[in-house]
Amino acid sequence: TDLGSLHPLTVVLEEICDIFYGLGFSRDEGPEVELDYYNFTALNFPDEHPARDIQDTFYVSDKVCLRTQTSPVQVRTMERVKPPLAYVFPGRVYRNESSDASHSCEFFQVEGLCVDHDVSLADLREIVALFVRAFFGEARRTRFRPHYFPFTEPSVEVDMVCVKCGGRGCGVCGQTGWLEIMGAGMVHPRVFAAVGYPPDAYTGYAFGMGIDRIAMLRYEIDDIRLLYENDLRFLD
Ligand code: 2NL
Repeated sequence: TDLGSLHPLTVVLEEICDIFYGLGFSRDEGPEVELDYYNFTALNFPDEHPARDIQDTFYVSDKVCLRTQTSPVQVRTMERVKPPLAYVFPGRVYRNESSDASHSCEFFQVEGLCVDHDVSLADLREIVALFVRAFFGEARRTRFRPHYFPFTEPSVEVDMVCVKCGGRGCGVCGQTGWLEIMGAGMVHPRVFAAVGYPPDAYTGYAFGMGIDRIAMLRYEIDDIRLLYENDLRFLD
């Protein structure tokens, strides 16, 4: 028949959000055209950070850009809502880069945020492990590697055991046995300061994942551009 259905990215995005609703998270969304204050400054990016360059970010004007991550929505939510809070933030983001099989100038993210008194890295570890087991299967193990983001300290990247080879090493995981699936960390105190939370009162964790690569793993798609070209043979 010619009946329509949900796009693979929509299916994956809603499934991820559903898992977090089950863990007590709410959902919030915000503008795709964003002030550079919310996209960079409030997130502790220094003025001269390379991500702010027009090489990397689409600018609409001096102070307005297409958001490069959904984190600016989290800043807006924190300006409005006092802790305790737990939210997921799904949406489309933009980066000024040339596209190939694994890069697109538009893609989708789901970010998450939990803030309260005494939220810890152990809480982040548990929520990440729960999410990955719920989405990819109960046996799916995860690990944290140290990393750097301006908006979290400490920061980590999260790997899970390769869905293709189970850790033995294959073409999908570049022979490492691991697939990187998200970035995360403890919210930097400067981000709390930017949204007006009292210093030292709260801690929180945040995480962000790209939905496209997860959808590509799930549906065995080898070229990200297929998700955006809307070729009816693919959509079918
Ligand atoms: C990645 C990494 C991440 C966040 C996003 C966040 C937001 C606020 C404060 C602190 Cl308002 N952090 N978001 C934190 C760590 C990682 O995304 O690789 N995403 C695809």
